[in-house]
Amino acid sequence: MEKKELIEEIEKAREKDFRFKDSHILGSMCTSPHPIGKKIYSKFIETNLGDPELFPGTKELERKAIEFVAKLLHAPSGYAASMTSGGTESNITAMWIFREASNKNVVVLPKHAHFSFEKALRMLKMKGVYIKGKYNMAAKDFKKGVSKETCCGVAIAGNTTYGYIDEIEEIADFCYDEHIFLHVDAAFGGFVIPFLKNAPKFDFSLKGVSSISIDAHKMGLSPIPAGFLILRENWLDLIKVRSKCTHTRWQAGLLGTRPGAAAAAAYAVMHHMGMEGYKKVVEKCMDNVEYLKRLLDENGIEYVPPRLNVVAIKCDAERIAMELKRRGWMVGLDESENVIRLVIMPHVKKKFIAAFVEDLKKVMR
Ligand code: 0PR
Repeated sequence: MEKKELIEEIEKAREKDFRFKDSHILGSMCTSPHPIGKKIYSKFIETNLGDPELFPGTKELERKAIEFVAKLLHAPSGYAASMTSGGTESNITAMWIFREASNKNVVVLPKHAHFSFEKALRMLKMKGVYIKGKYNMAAKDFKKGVSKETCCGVAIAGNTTYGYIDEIEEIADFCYDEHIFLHVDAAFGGFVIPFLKNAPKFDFSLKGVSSISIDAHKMGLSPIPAGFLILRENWLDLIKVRSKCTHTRWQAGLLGTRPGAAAAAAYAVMHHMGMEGYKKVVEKCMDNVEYLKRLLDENGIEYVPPRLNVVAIKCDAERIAMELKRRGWMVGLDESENVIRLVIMPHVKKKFIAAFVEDLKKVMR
């Protein structure tokens, strides 16, 4: 195919996509990456962290990106970490590590846990004890789920449907006393909670927290795929394999070839933003959440009081989501909870929130 024709075809396909910048994407946990991330990504397109000895410079940037995240989460000095493709890979890897470490196969987790845990349990042939809870998991319910068979607990810092945080402080104390691993899924909340006023504790400052998933490609504003799994100790050795024909000889993680571009770009975005930059972004998003709440209140539309920049609206969810889609709005849908979910990401501006609520009123009538 001629190059010109090919590019035309590709551009036409791209035109079919929704764009973050026009704010019609209201249910995604991703957003348009920071411009510095886009720029750096393209410069590192050929780098492969599956064979880091070929790309020592890129590896160094990955290490620095990890250091930023470790600092954000108050990781202790002996921590180990791996950059991943996102929350799914981080969660699966954590379950794999703790199964190896404990020789047990039962995971105690909230019913609101992300579906990546279902993937982990199925592929690792582990069993889940799902703990009920209205919007999050209470410590007392978690404790009841633990037994001699428990390999690890899972708590969520910003769950997928409601953005709620489990009672992690008390759960972590319990896990510490009982010598149970505790994995915290902060894939979404990791770049939000530390920047809130009166933020609850969820990270390594709690001695019972063993590992944390956190994604820079969500509220960290980095290009996809940029996830991190941070471990309190060097448990990566438990899953390492000999990697023949790579110069490094060892790999500990699910992927082989993996994008150095994502690491370099995440490093650039995080160090350009800094903690202060992220704080401002979170403040702006939370201000927009307040604006949305006000409009919903004025119109008598029922929602779950948000903790983070995630707002779940109680309604005939499947029908409403479909009718909103017809009007060009893409929201998240959780049929089992009968809610539509809005994620007030940095691209979601006030004027779009106002236009959305006008349409929501119409379809909810
Ligand atoms: N943990 C939590 C708490 C999550 O919310 C998610 C994703 C994951 C883990 C998995 O992360 P990865 O998808 O990066 O592996 N939550 C979003 C969701 O399911 C993912 C998403 C993102 C969905 C963008 C839609 C979308 O447009 O809602």
